[in-house]
Amino acid sequence: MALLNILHYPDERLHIVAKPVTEVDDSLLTLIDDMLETMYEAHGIGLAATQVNVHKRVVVIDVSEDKTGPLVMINPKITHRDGEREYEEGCLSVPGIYDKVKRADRVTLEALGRDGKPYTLDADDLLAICIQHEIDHLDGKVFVEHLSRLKQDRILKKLKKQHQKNL
Ligand code: GNR
Ligand code: NI
Repeated sequence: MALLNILHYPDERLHIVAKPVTEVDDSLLTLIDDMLETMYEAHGIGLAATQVNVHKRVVVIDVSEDKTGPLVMINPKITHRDGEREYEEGCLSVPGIYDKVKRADRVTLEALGRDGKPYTLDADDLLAICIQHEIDHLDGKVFVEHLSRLKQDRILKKLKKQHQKNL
């Protein structure tokens, strides 16, 4: 097991569109396990491969209270969306920034599990939000890009200032 480095917005590699997985082999299983370890260590509820600079369609999620419910989604696809809601989102790739994003309230997902077998999942609440947030990452989109231009400019300024301080 190994911790992976998480890319930080506005790193342009967060905009690369991830490619479908064609084979669930040992190297992919290692990636999945390393992503889970990295997500738990960073206290995130989800992590997309894009965020660790691997441009394959792989997502891990755990929205459980006690962190004992890891979900693995290979080639995830939303086949149905219902309703609309706003939720205050954050992102491990945009530390310290939180804002409301409007998304579907419920989604149906099709994906392959860690065993390479297809499954379907009906999700609501935080899980539905997180699934949409993670699939956005695979499509090269960061949650702040759902916000107004004005808010994005403010966020970029804040991150630059923060970056300067850390030098
Ligand atoms: O840890 C995370 N929390 C979170 C909160 C609200 C909406 C989405 C998320 S996902 C985020 C982890 C992350 O950045 N995944 O890409
Ligand atoms: Ni994120």
